[in-house]
Amino acid sequence: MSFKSKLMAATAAAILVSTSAFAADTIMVHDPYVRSSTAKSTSGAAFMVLKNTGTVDDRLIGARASIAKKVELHTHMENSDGVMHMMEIEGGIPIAAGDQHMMVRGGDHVMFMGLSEALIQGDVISLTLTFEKAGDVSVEVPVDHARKPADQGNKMQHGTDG
Ligand SMILES: [Cu+2]
Repeated sequence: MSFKSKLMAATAAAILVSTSAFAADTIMVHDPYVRSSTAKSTSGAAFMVLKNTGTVDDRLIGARASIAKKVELHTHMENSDGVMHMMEIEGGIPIAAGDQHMMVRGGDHVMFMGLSEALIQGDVISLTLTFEKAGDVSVEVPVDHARKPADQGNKMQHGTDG
């Protein structure tokens, strides 16, 4: 990344923080990206690191985006046959004060169901995360189908539609 684009990214981040008032003061979203499993996929998933930099425990309780009919918080669970499948997370995702939560492929993710438009490589989508204490936090999420999970020990790929 060039110095100029770094500067632009920093400026964009500063604007994001200043316009979302108190919300972004405690919750930091790092390295978000979204991908669909195939070009014709009607669903997609977003991954990121959520950091609670505040002094109060918080909880991610929901998400919404204009590009999808439905946005859910999902995780992967192994069923009794040893097959991984996705399911909605009941009761949200707790993030203790000073702690962080990784949303990674094969683990927890933000699920977009019923996409109204294709997720095109290089596009940026707007996602709103709702926290119990911090309220709404807006995140600009780049579409990146090429991104590899940082954790190479995780061989799980995100499933197809659903
Ligand atoms: Cu999912």
